Amino acid sequence: MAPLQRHPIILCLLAAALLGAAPGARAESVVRILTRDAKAAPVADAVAWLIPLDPPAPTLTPPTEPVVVTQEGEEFSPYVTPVVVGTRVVFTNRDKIQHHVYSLSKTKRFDVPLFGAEAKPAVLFDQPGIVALGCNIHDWMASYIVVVATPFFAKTPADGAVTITGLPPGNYRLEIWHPRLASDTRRDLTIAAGEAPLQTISVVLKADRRIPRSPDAFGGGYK
Ligand SMILES: [Cu+2]
Repeated sequence: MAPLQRHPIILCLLAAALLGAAPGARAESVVRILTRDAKAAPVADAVAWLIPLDPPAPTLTPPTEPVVVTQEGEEFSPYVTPVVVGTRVVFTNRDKIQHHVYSLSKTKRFDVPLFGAEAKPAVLFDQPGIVALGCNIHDWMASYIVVVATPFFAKTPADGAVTITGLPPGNYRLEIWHPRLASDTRRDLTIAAGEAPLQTISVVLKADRRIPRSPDAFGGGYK
């Protein structure tokens, strides 16, 4: 076999691949998104996603292992879970009492009857949309699976800010969802290579009408 050094073109390609700059690779963009409510306070637990508007449609790669939503302290955790279409979610009960999980949503209607510590089969989320979850034993338990048909999504932490990376430059629709959202937050963006201008999204939120958590969850109960 001929030594590599006799083939400068092969060496050049190898070097480019090692540097992550293969010939023909498209530059990628970064978008930072900041969510603010009507009082300019950061909005946590909002999901932001970018749908590419130009062909080709992005490849969706659900995780090979199921995403875990736990039931602990008589609450679901996380409260909001964004996933890509095709993701399986497994519900894990860490309490000493039994829980149930159900959804009546159009996106995914399902029911996991009462269960304890035993493992239950994962639930497949195979179409985009919002899936509200509940437990029919504990009315205050609420959680949401946000199923998106794009690899470009993130959930806001307490500071309301997320960064979405790896975007091919092009045209996108930015959407934001929150359990209490009362405003249309969709906007179209054209994103160039590199870091796009900060997208500040003002959202109108309905009042938080969640039923107070279980007395046990506060560590002692009502007196
Ligand atoms: Cu429960």
